[in-house]
Amino acid sequence: MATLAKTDQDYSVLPHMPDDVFTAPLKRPEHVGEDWLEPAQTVYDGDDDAIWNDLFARQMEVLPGRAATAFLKGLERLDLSRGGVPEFARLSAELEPMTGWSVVPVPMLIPDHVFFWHLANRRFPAGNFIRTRETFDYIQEPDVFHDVFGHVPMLTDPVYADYMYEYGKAGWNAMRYNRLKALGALYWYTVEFGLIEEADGIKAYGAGILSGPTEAVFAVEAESPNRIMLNVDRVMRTDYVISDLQPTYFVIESFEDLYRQTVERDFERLYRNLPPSFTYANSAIIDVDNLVHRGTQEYLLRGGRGSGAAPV
Ligand code: HBI
Ligand code: FE
Repeated sequence: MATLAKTDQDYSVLPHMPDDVFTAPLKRPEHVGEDWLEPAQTVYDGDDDAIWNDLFARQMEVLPGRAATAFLKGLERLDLSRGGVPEFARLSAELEPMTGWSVVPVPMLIPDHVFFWHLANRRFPAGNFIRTRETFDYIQEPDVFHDVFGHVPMLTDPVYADYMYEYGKAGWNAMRYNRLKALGALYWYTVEFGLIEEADGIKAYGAGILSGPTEAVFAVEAESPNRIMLNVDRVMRTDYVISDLQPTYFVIESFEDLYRQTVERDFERLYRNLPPSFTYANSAIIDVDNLVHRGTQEYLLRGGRGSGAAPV
């Protein structure tokens, strides 16, 4: 069976990046090393903890009935409602016996290859800062609330946890073929904006959905966006925007299905066959799609974010 990553890669040390592989240029702060890990987690004050608590309370108003069962169970198992920004050492001590994952602090967005390397070691890099009251509703940089509230509960699910690990290993291969954009689309439409079919309807498991109040409702219930059954091959050829609600969401049957589709796909062949820089538009419906809901795209047609259009 073809697997995502070459098995001969040693992930115990940060593998060397060939000079001809393109990665987004990021200036490394002086206080972090090659692994981009912060020496220690920020000590948050009472105001920070209050921001966390308010964000938490706002999400809990919308998530019951809309968030995946695995996510809500993860929140409980990690006792994330105890109040205040969680300590990563405590989270890691609880996560490790469940799925082998730990949570480590990073200052900002880190380079792709370093991010993938941490995932391939079952370490989840999480922001070492929290948004301010001024940026309460929307920030582009992933802060500790997005990273810990949005991502970490899902890492208590053993199959999902294995998917993230396989994804990290796959990053290396994608870089060799300069196909990070294609693999990034898979991350985007699963880990960040994924939906799952449950017995009582479609629920959200993507961290980008679960960490914001508007998208949690929009993704699951609005008429506007397309909802399409996930096909890994198709998703990896799909464009994505990071600055607005998604025109299309992809739905999985189960985490087993997501894991299986991903590890069974021969990514090397996919990378070789992808014409350079080809993508489907992110609002497109194509003939291979198994459609759950054909979106009206009303939100997008009215101009999206910035136009003041209501997310319908
Ligand atoms: N860095 N801190 C941080 N968080 C991310 O989610 C992240 C990153 N660097 C790269 C990256 N994600 C991408 O490689 C993935 O979104 C595909
Ligand atoms: Fe994220």
